[in-house]
Amino acid sequence: MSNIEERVFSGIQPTGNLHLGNYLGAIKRFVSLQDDYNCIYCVVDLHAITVWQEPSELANNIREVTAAFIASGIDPQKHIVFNQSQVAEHAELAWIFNCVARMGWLSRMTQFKEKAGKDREKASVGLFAYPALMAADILTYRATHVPVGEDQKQHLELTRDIAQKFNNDFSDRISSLGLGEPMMVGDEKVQGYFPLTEPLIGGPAARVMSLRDGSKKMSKSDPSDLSRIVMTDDADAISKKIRKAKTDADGLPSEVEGLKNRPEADNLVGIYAALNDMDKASVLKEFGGAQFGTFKPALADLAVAKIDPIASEMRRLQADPAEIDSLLVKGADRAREIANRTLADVKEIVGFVGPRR
Ligand code: AQP
Repeated sequence: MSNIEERVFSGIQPTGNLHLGNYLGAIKRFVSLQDDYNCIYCVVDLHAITVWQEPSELANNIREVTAAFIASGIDPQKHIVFNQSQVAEHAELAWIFNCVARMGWLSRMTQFKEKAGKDREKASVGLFAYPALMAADILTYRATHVPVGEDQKQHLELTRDIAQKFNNDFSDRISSLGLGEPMMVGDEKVQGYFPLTEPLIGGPAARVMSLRDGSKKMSKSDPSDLSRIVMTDDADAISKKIRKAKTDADGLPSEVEGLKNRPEADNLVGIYAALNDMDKASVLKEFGGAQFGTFKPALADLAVAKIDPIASEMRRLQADPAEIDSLLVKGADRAREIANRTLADVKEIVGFVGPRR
């Protein structure tokens, strides 16, 4: 009998500058999964502090991401929305996973290398251990599916590695306690407690690129404001950023293959497709042969039509911080109920002594 329910978990860091890549690569997909899964969406504030966050800004950023979830269409009554630091089980399970994950695994994470930069000695220990916390976020709820942008693929693979090692290391114990379910690991059947979570990555906006440089992903920390459209940009700012977006001199091709080696054109077509729920081929059917002078205003109009209503709803929600805080407390209470059960099982599996569920 399977006791692992299908469940979606994902998170966004409250690090400011929430941008179109976060929306198209993550939040918009969170919204679309609500009809098919039980979903848990988390503002991952423990992750945010792996690099310095100004405390007063952090609180506002937590509320901003929450407002973005709700304004985009996530239903916090039907699904669970909360901030990570209110559910201590994430940090507890992360510690256990720190003891399961190997130094070599974490040393290979490209995000750590990029974020730590040249001076790795000065990076926080938290930044290094970040992927083990991410595995804990997901596996505290034994989530089976995680919608993320392509940049998170490697971290998701690590989550599966951690789950697999835990299942293997403790297989006999999981079995004798009657927990988990049979799973194949390679050719071997083991009794596994944690699912091997599937990433949900894909679509035309799995990797939205910078508007100033088609070889770099759109990112919160890019020093150039023109590189990204942020969720709170007004119509003028959105139009200006798209008008100034870097492009080449050619018109748009009529086939997707024609976007090869044209990263900026590919990016703008991908953004149009994702905003309008179509694929790139359909965009090119409409705009193939057009110059950017025609395509950019159409893209700007579309982006404004899609983003502006979300931005005004975010502003309305953020005007009442107490209401957002109370929503997060309620969400955390619901999340904790699930998290508690997992941690009780995990502690028993590991051999700790304490109350059982
Ligand atoms: N450019 C992107 N295209 C598609 N998806 C993206 N995501 C981030 N950038 C893009 C997805 O957004 C979700 C939220 O991730 P996060 O809050 O952990 O932020 P991040 O990945 O740290 O965001 P940035 O902008 O990339 O921040 P910095 O500049 O700090 O590196 C994730 O699902 C992510 O895949």
